[in-house]
Parts: sequence; structure tokens; C-alpha cells
Amino acid sequence: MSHTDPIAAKVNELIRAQDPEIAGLMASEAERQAFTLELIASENHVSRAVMHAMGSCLTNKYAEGYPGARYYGGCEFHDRVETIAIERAKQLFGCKFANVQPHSGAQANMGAFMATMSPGDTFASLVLKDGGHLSHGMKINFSGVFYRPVHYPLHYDRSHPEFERIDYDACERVCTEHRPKVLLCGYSAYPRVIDFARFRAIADRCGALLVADIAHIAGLVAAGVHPSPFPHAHVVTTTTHKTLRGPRGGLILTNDEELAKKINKALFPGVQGGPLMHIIAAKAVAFGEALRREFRDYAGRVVANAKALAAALAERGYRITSGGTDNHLMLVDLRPKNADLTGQDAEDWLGRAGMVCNKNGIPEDPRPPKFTSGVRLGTPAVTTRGLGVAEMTRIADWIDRVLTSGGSDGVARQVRAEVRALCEQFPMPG
Ligand code: DSN
Repeated sequence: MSHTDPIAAKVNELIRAQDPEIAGLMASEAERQAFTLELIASENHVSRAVMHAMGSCLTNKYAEGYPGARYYGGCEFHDRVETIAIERAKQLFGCKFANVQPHSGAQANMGAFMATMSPGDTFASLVLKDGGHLSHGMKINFSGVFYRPVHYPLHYDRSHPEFERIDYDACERVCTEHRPKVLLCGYSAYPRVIDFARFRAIADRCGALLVADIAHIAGLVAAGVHPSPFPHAHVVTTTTHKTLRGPRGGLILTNDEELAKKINKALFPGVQGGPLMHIIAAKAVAFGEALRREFRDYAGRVVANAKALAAALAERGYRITSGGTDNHLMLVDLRPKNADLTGQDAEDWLGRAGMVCNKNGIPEDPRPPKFTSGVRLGTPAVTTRGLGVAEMTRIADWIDRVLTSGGSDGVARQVRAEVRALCEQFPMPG
């Protein structure tokens, strides 16, 4: 239940009558979201329409297959919902084919891998600790168990003008040596523009297919504030719930008809069974929202806010990896401010002060992932609430006050009250 959404409040009452324990927890979560600042770069606040499309009767239906070719009767409305979602996705990203069924970004990647590789094949990607994703070849993930990942590096040399950015020349060397079937680009913690044309040139030279996982930047791409992976990528995967501000889910896109057939077959029956039709309806609603001019303005503000927050933190003595950000997120290296402060401490202390974020390794982080030397901050959710550049300076001030307090409970309480007052000024959507 959103704090300002009467439908959600009514639904919560209905659940409470049957299951007070779960209803109570849902109400507490609504309160947590309403009165804290969500700075996790991969999260967002959906509209009331997207929210309630998810909690609809469409969840009652099995619709295995695709529009017009289902394995169950009674799919006439589901066919139309899914077709609209597909058409809107194609329009939004300017491509010819879309599969809207992946339950998540990881399953979108699984479908894309099955469509483009055989078990044991090699693919090239950025390793998780440099900003990649667990489905980009982590040893205990399907991508590392069934395929053979090789990794391309960032520039790690501090004196290099492209320090902590992708080393495209080294990527080409890795691909020339290993001849991967797939070159994978797109990341979970990379604050800079991705040069899709350059990746495609490398892929062509070494005979690979280019797969772009734009899970984080999809909303920015849809709005035209980050270059599109099309026409360069052969396959594009994404989540729908981050900057794109839709329901939790995935999406696969391509311009290639043969690959589209392989993708559809790989996803169902290869990876998944019945699609989540209530989620697909919510995807259609979210894509409809993202096609509006307001969404373009929103995405522009997300980037402006991220740049403002990064600059304000840098002014206060924090190091922003790669020297700043071009997108919705930044990686904050805490060490120049306090060599003993871990990302885990920062996450805990900021959480107590009402600012939610996640610890994150920075490139070549000497600390293990459980502690890290950095935090990842993002602006998609706070921008949805309407916060602007002026509020980013206030957030940077609060972050600095908390992180220089040595974990003081008093400071956390004080900042939390100020954060709450700001949240009251900028209510949640819905
Ligand atoms: N777990 C997501 C993130 O936070 O970036 C990626 O899937």
C-alpha cells in the first residue's frame, strides 16, 4: 500500500481482515518507502496504474505460449494484453521484435544465452567486481556453470585519462584471443556511457554476436538520454523495473527475425513455463507511460540529479569512481574521506538515517564484497518523487554528516527526522 493511494489502503484493509500479519508488514513497508529516501540505483517507485495492473485478475491465468499460439483456452484477452506490451516495447526501443515474458533480467539473459550459444561456449563480459552482473559469468550462476566466461577489463591505471572506464582496446585483445560466441556489454555498476558502436566493431572483428544488457539504463535509453544499443546490438536484454519504472520483470529485444524465433523458443519452453500475465499487463502500462513526453523529462532529471549528487559528494571529499557519472548512478569510494570506513558501515549508518543504499565494491577494491570500500547511489527513485538538484545538495550534506559522525545514533536520529520532513514534502506517486 502506498501512503497516498486509497486503492492500496482499501486492499490492505481487505488483506488485514483475512491475514493481519501480512497486512501489517505490507503497511510497515509502505511507511518505510514513504518516509525514507530510496537511493538504491536499481530501484524505483511505480505509478498507481502499474502497481494495480500487477494486483489484478490476470494472475489467475495460464497462458503458456505466445499470442495466438497458446497451450490453454481462455487467452483471448491475454493475447491482446501481450500484443500491446510487445508493440509498445518495440516502439519504445525502436526495434522489430520483443519478448515481454522474462520474469526477471537474469532470465532474460538466460533466454538470450540459450538463443545465441550452446553449453560450453565462450562469452566475454565485464566481471561482477568491476560493475558487471552475476548473470554475466559468475562461477556459481547459470552463466558461469553452463558457459565459459572470459572477462575484459577497465582501465586500472590512475594516470590514464579513461581511468575506471572500459578498456575497449583490451576488450578487443581478449576477444581476439578467445573468439567468444557472444560479446556482452551493459552493467550493474558502471556510471559512464557505453559505446555500443565500438563494441559492435569488436564483435564483428572477432565473429561474435553483441548482446547488450541494458537493465540499468533502459529508461534512459527509452527516453533518449543514453545512446541506444540499436542498431549495434544483435540482442538486447533488460529488466523493466529500474530506470524504466515498470513492474519487476525482464524483456528481450532484437531486430533479427531468426534470432527472435530462437529467443522465443529459448524463453518458452526453454527457460520458463507460464508467463506472468499480470506483470505483462503492468509492463504494457509502464511502456505506455515511458512513451510519453513526461517520461523523457523524468529521465533527463534523473541524470541531472545524479550529476549534481556526485559533484556535491566530490566537493565534500568523497571520490566518485571514474570522476563522475553520465547516467543515473555513481560509485562512491569512501577511502579518501575515511580509510577505515567500509561500504557495509556506510550502508548501515545511512539506513538508520533514512537514506537507503547498498554497499558496492569499487574497481580493484581491496575489501571483500561483504564489506567493500564503496557505496552505490542512484537517483531514479528520488527523481520519481520530484526531488531536484537543490535536494541533491541536501542529500550530500546529510550523507556527509552521517558518515563523519562515526555512526552516532544521535546524528542518525536527527538526520532521519530531516529526511522525513523532506519526504513529506515530496510524497510517493500513487
Ligand atoms: N541486483 C540488481 C542491481 O541492484 O543492480 C541487478 O540485477
